[in-house]
Amino acid sequence: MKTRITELLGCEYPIIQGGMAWVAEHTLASAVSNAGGIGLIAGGSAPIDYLRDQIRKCKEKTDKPFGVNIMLMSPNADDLAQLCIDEGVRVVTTGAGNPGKYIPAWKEAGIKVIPVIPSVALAKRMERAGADAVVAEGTESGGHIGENTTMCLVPQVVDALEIPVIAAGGIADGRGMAAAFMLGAEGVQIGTRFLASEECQIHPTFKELVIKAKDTDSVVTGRYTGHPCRNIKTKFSKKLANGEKDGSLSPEEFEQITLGSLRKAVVDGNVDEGSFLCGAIAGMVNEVKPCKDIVAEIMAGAEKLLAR
Ligand code: TUI
Repeated sequence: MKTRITELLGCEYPIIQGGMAWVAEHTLASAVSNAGGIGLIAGGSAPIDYLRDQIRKCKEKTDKPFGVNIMLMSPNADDLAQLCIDEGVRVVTTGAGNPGKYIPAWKEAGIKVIPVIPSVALAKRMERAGADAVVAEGTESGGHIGENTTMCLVPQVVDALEIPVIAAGGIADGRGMAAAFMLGAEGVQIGTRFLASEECQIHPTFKELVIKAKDTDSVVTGRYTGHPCRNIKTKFSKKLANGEKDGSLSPEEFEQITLGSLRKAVVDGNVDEGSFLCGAIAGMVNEVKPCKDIVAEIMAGAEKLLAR
């Protein structure tokens, strides 16, 4: 399947793996790239040495293009942005902010720049700033989210921009990919489906939570802090949601008890204190498979539907 996204990124399939903080490391990223998509390594809030090491290890595992996600709320964002240039990274996606100040230097270095955006206004700003494409991310996504849904956001972003649009949020199989293409997207970004991949290095408890999740098992917490995040329902995320609702947790207390909670989920599988960030489509993810099979199945399903 050829689209402006496969042309731009030099990959076989227009499937980009989500840049999930703490989750997306070189084993997962290289597996997705070797499967014909674009794997991403997440910078998250990591130190520069960690990301450099991950990029170099990824290059050892694949000669296919892969990318790096820069989480713009990271205190290290400036250093990580420069590191992408120094290490010859080919594709950068960004999240949780406006990457405008980095775009000229990235473009100068020949990097393909793809900001993740939750609104038409930000999408337009990114196009004007020189972005090569955008990921229009609906509120069905895991992690830090905007308000609008994939179904409503994607066609509006497609209408507003000339550059190609990648759809994200609630896509985990060929039906979701075909639907996104019907809305005008030329690629999809997929996170949650890859949580349940063999190559994904998260704690087994995290994978089990994804596999066991039902349609109603995701919850958004932290709206009142300005950083709403979608998680799998656990005792901890329900405690946060209730504390936010009944006022028993102040925003400051919320920030305090969620500090370090991504690591506790991903590395330790700690269900009492960890935030298991995950998309609303988790209910449909029922089996751990190799990335190669996941990508092949999504592509086969989408191509069959789109050929009708
Ligand atoms: O970034 C994400 N998803 C994420 S980042 C993350 S790590 C984190 N940890 C704690 C607090 C916040 C984040 C976990 N999941 N997705 C892309 C995304 N970007 N969603 C929403 C946005 C966004 C929000 C505001 C992009 C730009 C933006 O702009 C504000 C501005 O400066 O104009």
